[in-house]
Amino acid sequence: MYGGYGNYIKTSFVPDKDDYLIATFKITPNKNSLYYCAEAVAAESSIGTWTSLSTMQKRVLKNLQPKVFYIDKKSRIIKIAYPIELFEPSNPAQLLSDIAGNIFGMREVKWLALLDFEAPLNYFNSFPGPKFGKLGIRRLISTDKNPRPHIGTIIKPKVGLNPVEAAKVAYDSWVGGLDLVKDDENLTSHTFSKFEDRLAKILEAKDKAEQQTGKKKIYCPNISASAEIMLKRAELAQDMGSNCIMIDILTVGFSAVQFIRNQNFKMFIHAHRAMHAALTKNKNHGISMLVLAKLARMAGADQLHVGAIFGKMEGSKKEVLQIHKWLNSPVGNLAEVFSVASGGVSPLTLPKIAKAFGKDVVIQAGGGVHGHPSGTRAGAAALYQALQATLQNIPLEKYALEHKELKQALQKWH
Ligand code: CAP
Ligand code: MG
Repeated sequence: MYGGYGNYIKTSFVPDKDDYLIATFKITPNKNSLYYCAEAVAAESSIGTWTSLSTMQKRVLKNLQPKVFYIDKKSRIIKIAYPIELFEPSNPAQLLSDIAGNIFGMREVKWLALLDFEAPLNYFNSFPGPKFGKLGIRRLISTDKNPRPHIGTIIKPKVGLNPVEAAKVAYDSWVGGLDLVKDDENLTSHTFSKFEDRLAKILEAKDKAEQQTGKKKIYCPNISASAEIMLKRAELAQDMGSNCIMIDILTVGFSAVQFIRNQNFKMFIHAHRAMHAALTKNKNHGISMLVLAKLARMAGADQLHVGAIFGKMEGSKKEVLQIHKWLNSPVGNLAEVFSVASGGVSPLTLPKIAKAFGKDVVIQAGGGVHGHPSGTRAGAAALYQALQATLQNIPLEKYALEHKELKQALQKWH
């Protein structure tokens, strides 16, 4: 517009990965050229603005000016190398305000998608990361010598049951064979289900189910709220012996997640991603689930919903497994995250999900358990049977000949 955006393009530049955060964007320009838009994005996400500045210093330009070092005209993908000094260590809010802030609203750019970012290990290590991670959760819960997928459910209906009713659903799910029971993402504390009452009743049911089955179980109480209320709820959950807390990480914000993580509770964080699709669904404008997953791991999520591939929510196999792979790859000191596959899952889809993810996945079904014709306990048994069949490489139809709950599930959802 008025020359504030010059000198950011340096396609000969090769960034040193120890000194630069590299962000990958997809740009759809308005009337302006892709090159102009690339410069505008680089400027507005770092030191520049719409016009040249009398206050600009040579030192600032030298030390903090990012470089657009990659531009692909066909795919409209660009890569910007940002000097790492632009980013405050261990501050997820500032990272997003930088590479996912004003730039989404610029008139010059019709659509903008933040696809990925890479950063120096020192920067990743400045974040707390998961306290337990996948291996910590396995140590906490599974006694199996050979690790397997965990199976879980979401209490349904989503909201509306009173604590006694919810505890019964949870108990039936655990004794039916499930490892994990969680609150739904929109259940926090309501006239019909006060958080503290639900927590007490369901933890009581968990104790009973553990005695009955001889197996450790998990309850994920949803503590999502303002930070001070989340702190109180987490402290109560820990005092009452919960081994997990659930947080809707996008609606509360990554800083709140990191605040709770930094309390070092003896409970792992189950991260629900409600609202992500407002950012991730449009592949031309928004923030990719890969970026959100990286932030979730950095902020301290131990388990993270990543998509079920074969469920009711969008998310291609390629994209979901790319996220799953990154969550399970070595990144500095950040522990690996337990992927959660959920959304429209039933015993019939379990084998495909397990095949796609391998053993490091929590497979969750809400309707696919509580919609079973013989009720929750049978629905949990059917999901458990589907897992056993899968682990033994037996087709579900064959396994169902000897397992009526699975047979009924196949009949209902074939
Ligand atoms: C699944 C679920 C989860 C979704 C979220 C729901 O219930 O409880 O919130 O899995 O999607 O409310 O839809 P069902 P994602 O099993 O009954 O579908 O995991 O993709 O974030
Ligand atoms: Mg839900």
